[in-house]
Amino acid sequence: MTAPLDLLDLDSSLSEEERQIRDVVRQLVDDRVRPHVADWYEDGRVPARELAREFGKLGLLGMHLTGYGCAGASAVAYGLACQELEASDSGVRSLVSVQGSLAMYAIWRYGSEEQKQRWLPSMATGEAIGCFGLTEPDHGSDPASMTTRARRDGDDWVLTGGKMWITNAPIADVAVIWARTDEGVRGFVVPMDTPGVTAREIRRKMSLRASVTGEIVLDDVRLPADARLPEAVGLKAPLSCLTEARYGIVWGAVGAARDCLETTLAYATTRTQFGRPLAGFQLTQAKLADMAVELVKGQLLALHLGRLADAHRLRPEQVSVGKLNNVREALGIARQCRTILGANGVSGEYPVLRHANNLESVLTYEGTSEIHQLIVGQRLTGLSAFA
Ligand code: TGC
Ligand code: FAD
Repeated sequence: MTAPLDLLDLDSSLSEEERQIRDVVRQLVDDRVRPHVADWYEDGRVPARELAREFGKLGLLGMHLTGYGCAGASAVAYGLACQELEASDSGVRSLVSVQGSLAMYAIWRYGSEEQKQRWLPSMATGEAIGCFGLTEPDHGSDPASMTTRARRDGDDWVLTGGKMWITNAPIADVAVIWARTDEGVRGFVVPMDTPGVTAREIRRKMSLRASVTGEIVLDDVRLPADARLPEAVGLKAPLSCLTEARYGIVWGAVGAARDCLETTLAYATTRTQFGRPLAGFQLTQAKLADMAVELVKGQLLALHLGRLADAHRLRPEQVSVGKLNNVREALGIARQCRTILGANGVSGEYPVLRHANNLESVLTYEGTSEIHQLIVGQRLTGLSAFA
């Protein structure tokens, strides 16, 4: 943390090891991502495979999981890594979240020993890329209504349906696909080269352009009996994976906000109007102060949730508190920073509007802010207001 923004000296709440992990990730991001990310974003192309291998070398993929080549790091260390990754770009953090917290976690938590041995080591190194197919064209916030079906045919399973807005789908080697069976929702490990599987890239995104997003079509995809995740029973299995990924977003969002604020502080102290730096105007300082307070509150919240996770006491609705607050506030910070940069605020030469545009996706995926309000509301009132 650069000194001026660490108003509460949160750095001192981190262990030496946590600070080291954070610094190593920050260095990697500075060397390998920051010099290129504005171009990736503008071009709508990202060298995701190359990045995955670099992240894999550093142990960032599935870093909070144990065994099978995973680093077994603490939840706080994983969160700090997410913060650094998203300080470069939300799409870069997404690559790591989807790989580690969604695809790998699903296999690690619910897979057979054979599935774990087959996929986790190569996913941890970034040699194999995974994706996680829950959302469908007609079922986003309400995955319980999914229509993708898996039916038995002898010993085999046959999958039919489609998944939409799936991060990494067009480049993935393997997908974790959630489908309805006669017994309820179940998960399947689907190699992307299985006959009947096609993935199409979704183009013209105005957000998360440094991330690959796609649609998956499943046309009578025949899978052997052992393709099913044996321990995944019901919707709570995919929802538990979401809790993992949402936790990473709680930290990631403050990384994006921090980058906006660091950029803006530097800009406001050097840009002069009316004969003085922008930072010298009271109205600018009020904006900077309010944003810095929200940033440090978001970091405190992330750290608190991380400590709860490391004590195995983190509950899903607590993650919703963090996702709701930190993404909403990060988006507010990004938009406010943009105003201080004036016309330069809309330029890709600065990261601020890129972060703001990315955060629009982050606000929507992994449960929209409305869904997280309803999760918190249900906890408060005991009443479900989803339907
Ligand atoms: P509901 O009846 O509430 O729950 C069904 C069962 O699941 C349990 N449960 C959870 N378990 C673990 N973690 C959670 N977060 C859980 N939420 C619920 C629940 O206790 C129950 O268990 P049991 O034993 O009683 O069966 O289910 P519902 O159908 O009413 O849905 C509730 C709702 C709306 C909160 C849920 O559907 C939801 O979260 N919707 C949002 C969907 C979503 O977030 N999709 C994300 C797709 S992945 C993605 O966006 C990746 S983005 C890329 C990136 O991360 O970078
Ligand atoms: P809808 O569910 O149609 O919601 C539209 C609006 O209605 C929202 O404002 C929502 O909050 C509101 N709404 C819905 N229900 C209610 C309610 N009960 N009460 C009040 N308001 C409500 N999904 C995956 O499975 N895997 C991925 O890897 C993945 N990656 C993604 C990457 C990107 C870039 C994006 C943008 C999305 C990705 N998603 C992924 C999909 C994402 O999870 C969904 O977009 C999200 O869950 C919302 O679903 P929806 O877009 O269908 O919106």
